[in-house]
Amino acid sequence: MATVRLDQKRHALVRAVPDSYPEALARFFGSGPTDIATARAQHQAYRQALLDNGVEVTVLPADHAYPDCIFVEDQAVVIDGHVLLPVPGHPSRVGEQPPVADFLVRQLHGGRLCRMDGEARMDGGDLLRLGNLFFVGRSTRTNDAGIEELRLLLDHLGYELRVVDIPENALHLTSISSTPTDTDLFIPEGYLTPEDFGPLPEGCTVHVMPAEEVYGCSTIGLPTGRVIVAEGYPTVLATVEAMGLEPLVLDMSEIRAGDGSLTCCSIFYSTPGQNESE
Ligand code: CIR
Repeated sequence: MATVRLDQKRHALVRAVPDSYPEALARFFGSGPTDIATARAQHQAYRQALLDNGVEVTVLPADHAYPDCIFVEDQAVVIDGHVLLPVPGHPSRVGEQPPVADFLVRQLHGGRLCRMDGEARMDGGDLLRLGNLFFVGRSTRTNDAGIEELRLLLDHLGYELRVVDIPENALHLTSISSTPTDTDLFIPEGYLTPEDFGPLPEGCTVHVMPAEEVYGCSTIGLPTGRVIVAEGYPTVLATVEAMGLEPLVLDMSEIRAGDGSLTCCSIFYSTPGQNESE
């Protein structure tokens, strides 16, 4: 059975769906959300799935001035108790950050706080972790200056960072790939190739999914060993089962309509003493 990452996922910060959610940016998976009640019900089911599987969830109130504010993953990066606050890659999303930042700063407990500035741009959704190896998407939201600032933090922590170019028909690295465990990488055919990630550590497996299941490639491995997958992606589902893991299927249709994948709705973090796998 594959190893599931147990660290880093003790807590999740999520943010409620704003009244303005139908105005969310949507250029890739969806043409914009239309049913806010369904979006809220799906978000509630998502939160419950985390809670039911060993994750403590904090819900920040929505800011109705920011239609995309539920996609907290983009606003901050937390690595082993250190926080990096990027300059979000889309100008309309910059104002979402302060409450997310304030909350995370209160969880720091001695970790570093790094803030990007100047020309650097990055969305947290471009960062993917496979065990001790990190990948960053170079995308319409994340530029080279942002990547170099991220590299400074990872160098300090002793981690390797590799850059993956995101194709024009995709938003972020985590929109189209995920690591449901510390040794498994899901990617969609026609968008990314195993070679894009370079040689992986021994024991790691790249699972290439059909192009039409690109949205399903975003999954979340939970502390209980279950894996959240979006409804409607049979190859992804069968792959999780074949890995010996139990899938937890969520309907994400109205989150997808706003170009949000499973991981975008959370920032996962641990507090001191909780970083080690158990
Ligand atoms: C946006 O375009 O910024 C939002 N509508 C979707 C953000 C999705 N976030 C993510 O993939 N990490």
